[in-house]
Amino acid sequence: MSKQPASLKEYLKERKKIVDDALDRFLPGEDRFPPLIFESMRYSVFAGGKRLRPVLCMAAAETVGGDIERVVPVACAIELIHTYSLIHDDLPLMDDDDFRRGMPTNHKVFGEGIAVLAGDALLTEAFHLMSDGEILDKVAPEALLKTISEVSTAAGFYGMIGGQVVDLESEGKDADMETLNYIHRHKTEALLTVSIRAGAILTGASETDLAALSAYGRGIGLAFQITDDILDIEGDKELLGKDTGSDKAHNKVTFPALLGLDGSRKRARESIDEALSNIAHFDDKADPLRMIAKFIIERKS
Ligand code: GRG
Repeated sequence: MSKQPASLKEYLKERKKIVDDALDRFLPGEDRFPPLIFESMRYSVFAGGKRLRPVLCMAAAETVGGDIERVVPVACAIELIHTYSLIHDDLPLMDDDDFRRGMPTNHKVFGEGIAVLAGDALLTEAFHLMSDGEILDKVAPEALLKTISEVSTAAGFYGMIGGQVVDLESEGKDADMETLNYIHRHKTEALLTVSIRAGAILTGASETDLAALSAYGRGIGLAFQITDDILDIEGDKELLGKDTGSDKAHNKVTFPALLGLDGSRKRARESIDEALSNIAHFDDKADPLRMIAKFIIERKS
């Protein structure tokens, strides 16, 4: 299971399949009652995301010599939390987007009420997945509790929600770099970093390794958000699977707005270099994390 794949493309495809198969196993089917909620949840979960967070979770486990099978339920739980945030973010009362992952957004297909409930159900189910079922046979209880606590913090008011609140408050205002840093660190970086930490915590990483992996997470988190901002300006709508120009339409504060496009690209590259230097001491088991770091700024979707 931990053999090194030849290329990033092959690696991501292999890991995405592990995640997709597990998500399909964990999520109830539309044969359960009431079918509409399962249809709506599954619609967004299987709409074709990159699975970056679960892939990072497994890659971190691998880096510290852990078995990736042990972290799959938590990796999938984080993907459910991520999917819930996208469904809610796309709602008319937030970003009001019509396309996501190349398909009409959840509320466009199921209506706003069911979209809200599908997001709520995905968030709730994530905590079920992390605290019951096969995970209990795979990891130490203390490591699991620490992970659940950290995931709650990253997804909640000290993390993703806090970032989204400041993002909403900043719309249409002349926000500064301090505000932009707060937004990206909480809205984007928190869930990415906790994905990495969870993989390492669950497989018994040392505090030193955890600190190095967290610094790597911060580096790729910043580069990921900068790249996202750049793609919203000059990305290909078809490849992205969603409309571009959303940040401008909502008067959002972004890295290109404050640093310019070239300045943003430079900052993203520096951030990836910082991320890579923080994991330089790991052996070749960290190669997937190294490949993913480069993918973050080269991605087109
Ligand atoms: C709780 C409503 C609510 C929002 C929380 C995370 C978030 C804030 C909103 C989601 C929208 C957004 C632009 C977030 C920034 C992070 C980001 C770029 C998400 C997209 O992640 P990808 O590219 O998406 O990994 P896929 O579709 O590949 O999974």
